[in-house]
Amino acid sequence: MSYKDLFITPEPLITSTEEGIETVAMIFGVPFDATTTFRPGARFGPNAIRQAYMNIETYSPQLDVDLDRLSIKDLGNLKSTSNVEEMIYSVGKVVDEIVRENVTFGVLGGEHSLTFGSYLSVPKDTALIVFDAHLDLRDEFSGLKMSHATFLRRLTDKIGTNSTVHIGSRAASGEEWRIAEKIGLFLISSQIINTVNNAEKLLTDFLKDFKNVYVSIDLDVLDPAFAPAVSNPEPDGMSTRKLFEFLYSLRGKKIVGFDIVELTPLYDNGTTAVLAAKVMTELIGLSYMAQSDQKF
Ligand SMILES: [Mn+2]
Repeated sequence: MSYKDLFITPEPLITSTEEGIETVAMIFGVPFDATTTFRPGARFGPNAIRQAYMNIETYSPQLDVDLDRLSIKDLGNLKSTSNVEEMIYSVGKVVDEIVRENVTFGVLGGEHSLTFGSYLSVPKDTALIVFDAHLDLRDEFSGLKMSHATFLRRLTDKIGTNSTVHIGSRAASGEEWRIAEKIGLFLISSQIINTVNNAEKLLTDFLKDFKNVYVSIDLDVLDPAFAPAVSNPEPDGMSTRKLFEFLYSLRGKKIVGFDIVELTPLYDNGTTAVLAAKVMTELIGLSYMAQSDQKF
């Protein structure tokens, strides 16, 4: 190792100190927010999450996994474009390549529309778990058929609803709620979470026939008190603790991939980025645990 490698960090990439061990996850950023409808800046999300990640503990006491001892490969950021179709196409191609290598991928957003590209590139038997305050089921928004407010409508148009569960829903138009019911989208809404004792059980029940999962986390699923720096903040959301309880309930599932979207660092005092980084840490930890279970 040279002093260049030793003393210089190629920021903003996440660096992995362990060499010669199997890669547990590949990460890439999507600095894209061209269809944003309210507060811009999600394009700055990926590097903010990386910077936060470099400054939090890598050991998870809940999972007893230390990411510092694993190899995470950060591929960098997707090349800049303001064309949503082009972004989705590129995300899909990159995810497809990583999936072929049988490595877990993590996409750092960027806005939620990227999930359309990434989810369509995972194996067909993979459940989609969407954490989001919004249903994103509009047919169009501000003249766009494909945007961060319509992506789930486009996705369910294409693949139906059998594999999808939506968690934390609390903000949508009357029409979107009706569409959700009509197409049979399984919702663990904010209202349900607030009234049942153990909403995680609803998730594990839904997932009982799925071995593979894809986790999409729109940070606005959290109450703005916990995650203020998002594009469309929505009051009365879940606590950080609740989100982690949902995530820990995925123990044993193969996490094919995940995304963390809608962070707008311009509105952050740093805490939302740290939360996003912690979510990434735990998802990679869970993914590693499922991978090592398979080997031994
Ligand atoms: Mn949202």
